[in-house]
Formats: sequence, structure tokens, C-alpha cells
Amino acid sequence: MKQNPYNMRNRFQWAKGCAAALLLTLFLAPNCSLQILPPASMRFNAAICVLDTTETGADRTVADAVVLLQSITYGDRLETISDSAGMAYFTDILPDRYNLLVSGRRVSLTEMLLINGQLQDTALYVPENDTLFLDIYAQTSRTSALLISEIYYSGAPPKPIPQYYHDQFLEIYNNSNITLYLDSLIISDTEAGFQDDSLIHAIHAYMFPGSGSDYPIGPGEFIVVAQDAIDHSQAPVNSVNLLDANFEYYVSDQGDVDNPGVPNMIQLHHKYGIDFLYSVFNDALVILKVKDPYALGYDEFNRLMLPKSGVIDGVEYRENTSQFDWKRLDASIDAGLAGGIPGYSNKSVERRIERMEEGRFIFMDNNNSSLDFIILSKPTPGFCNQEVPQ
Ligand SMILES: [Ca+2]
Ligand SMILES: [Ca+2]
Ligand SMILES: [Ca+2]
Ligand SMILES: [Ca+2]
Repeated sequence: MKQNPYNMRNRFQWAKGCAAALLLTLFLAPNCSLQILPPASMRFNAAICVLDTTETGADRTVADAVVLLQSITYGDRLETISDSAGMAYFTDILPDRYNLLVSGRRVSLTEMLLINGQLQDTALYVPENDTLFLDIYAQTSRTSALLISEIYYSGAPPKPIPQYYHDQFLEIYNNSNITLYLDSLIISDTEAGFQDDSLIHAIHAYMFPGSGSDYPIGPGEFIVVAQDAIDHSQAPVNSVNLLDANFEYYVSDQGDVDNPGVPNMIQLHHKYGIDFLYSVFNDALVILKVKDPYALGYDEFNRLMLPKSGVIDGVEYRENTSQFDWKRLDASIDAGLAGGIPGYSNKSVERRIERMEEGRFIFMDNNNSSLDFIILSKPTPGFCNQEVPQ
């Protein structure tokens, strides 16, 4: 797999991009702060040390990591970058329950490792004028050449058809500079409650057709997998025209529509539903490649078990992005959460552009959707109209 070369300039731009992204999120986020705040005298400082569990000694500390504090009660998001000693400092914090997310990178000549860690729903408080010292442990994972670049799951506003979500789609992007093949790649949604398991418990699993080199995806190319590759905008107002989708899910025994001009995804497993429907509130989607999808069989609730080692990329989303309990994906796949949009809002979530390279978008992938994804007011199937960060 091709890794992008990584230098100090990129590292700075990445950190700058994350900081700008978080500021933008703060600016755009609905004002969910409560009116009644604890007295200012209860505020305190925090010194957080970011440690990589895969290293020893001085190498354990992670410099240049984005450290994000999410206040659960007041909705505040505070972020900073860890210094050369791996320390991140926050001042004047309100006592509250917090989610702490860290996201960094470690670069060698041969590879770039992503470093992600989190502490969920942790009460932070120290006596007045004191400083809280805290260690946060992070684990490493890898970025990939093929990425989930957009998930449109929210569905159309209820005019005139209520709860219409057959215009859902998944967009995949080739973030590398070589041609790759989609043949036999699997898309699956995974059940909650198996974060620490070595297996994906797939509710649905659909595979791209082809025998190895039939469906190329070039550098900088998008492909769209539709729930149904039809022009949905003919019915509910503001729903999406997916006539140009590259692939569609087709569930033959459920009266599904089949556009003969658009190849169907091969059904490997379909536990329930009239189609491969993504939840309009919370779900996790992964793309993965495995030798034999049936090698591990099924769990006791008829979910297909697939090895986590086969996961190429994964994105978890929720309506409430500060609720980290019962996550579906662990930090090696997605340490954060995309989303934060209501169902049937016609909004979409798309991976943030990190930079341009030889005229191609390079999308951000820290394996942390809290940092990597933004909200779009309109879905963009097969393209991206984000402003490129300078
Ligand atoms: Ca379908
Ligand atoms: Ca078709
Ligand atoms: Ca990823
Ligand atoms: Ca897009």
C-alpha cells in the first residue's frame, strides 16, 4: 500500500487543518451550552501527557498530537496540540464529565503510523487553583489508500413522503497515486457491543463484483454505491439523483428496484430489512478485504463474522457525537464519531480535505472521525466541493 511521504511542513499543515476544523466545528455547532454554569472559581487547569503504548522510554510520548476535550454537559470542545514532551495544557476548564480524544502520527522512512487514544465519559475535577495531571494512552493503526470519503445516511426531509431514505449512498475514494481495484471488496455495517472483539459482526455484507481487475479506481477517483441507483428527486423534494451511481445494492426477494445499467453488489449476508439500509441515526460502515467471507461463520444472532484484520477503512456516525458508550468500532479503525446531524435532514458527512497533491484531493485520515469528518448541508455523490485548506 502506498503511503504518502510525510514531512514537517505537512505535519504542520495537518495540525493547522485539524485546529481550523475544530474551530469551524465550534463555530457551526448548535449552541447546546447550558445557561447555568458552575462558578468561575471552580475552574481548573489540566496537563495531559500523551503516551504511545507500543513504544518504551522517551519514545513513548507523542508530540504534535491533537488533544480534544469534549464537555458532555456543556457541549464545549477545547483542543490543543501536544508539545515536544507529549504534554497538552488546558487552562480554566469547568469541572464536568469529558470525552478526551488524542490523535497523532509517527513517521519513519517506510511508513506512517496513526496514533489514537480516548478516555470516555471521565469526570474531571480538582480543587480550586490546582492542576490536574493525567496520562492518556494511545494505540497505533494505519491509514489506507482506499477511503470511505462520504456517507449520506440522513435521508430526505419529509416532503411529501415521510421518512424517505432510499437515496442513501456510500462514496469511496482512492487517496493514493496508483490505480486500485474494487473487485471483491466488501462493504458491511457492524453491530454495537463488539468493540473489543477481533471480529466484525456484520448485519449486512455486500461484495463488489469482478474477478480481480474488472473495476479499477484511479488515483483521485470517487465511486458511489447507491442503495438504489435511480433519480430519487422525482419523488421526495431534495432527495438525491443517483442515476450516475457506479454500483447499487439489490435485494432480489424484497421487491427492490434494479437499474439494469448499474452493476449490483453481490449479497453475502442480509440479516434484515428491505434493502441494505444505513441507520439514519447511528451506524458504522467498514470496507474490508478477506480471503473467504464465510470462513468464520455466524454468531448466535445470525451476524456474519469477518476478521477485523481485513478492515481497510471504517467510519462510525451518531446523532450525538459526544456519546461514546457502546461504540461499534475500536480506536484502530475509528477512534471518533462522525455525524451530529438529525435524521431526515438531507445533510451528509464527508471526509475533510487535508491538502492537494498533483491536482488530486488528499483526504484526511487519522482513523478518528471526530477530526476527519465535516457536515455537508447537501450530499455530494461522486465529487467534493469543499474549499481546499491553504
Ligand atoms: Ca436497492
Ligand atoms: Ca442494477
Ligand atoms: Ca481510516
Ligand atoms: Ca462527496
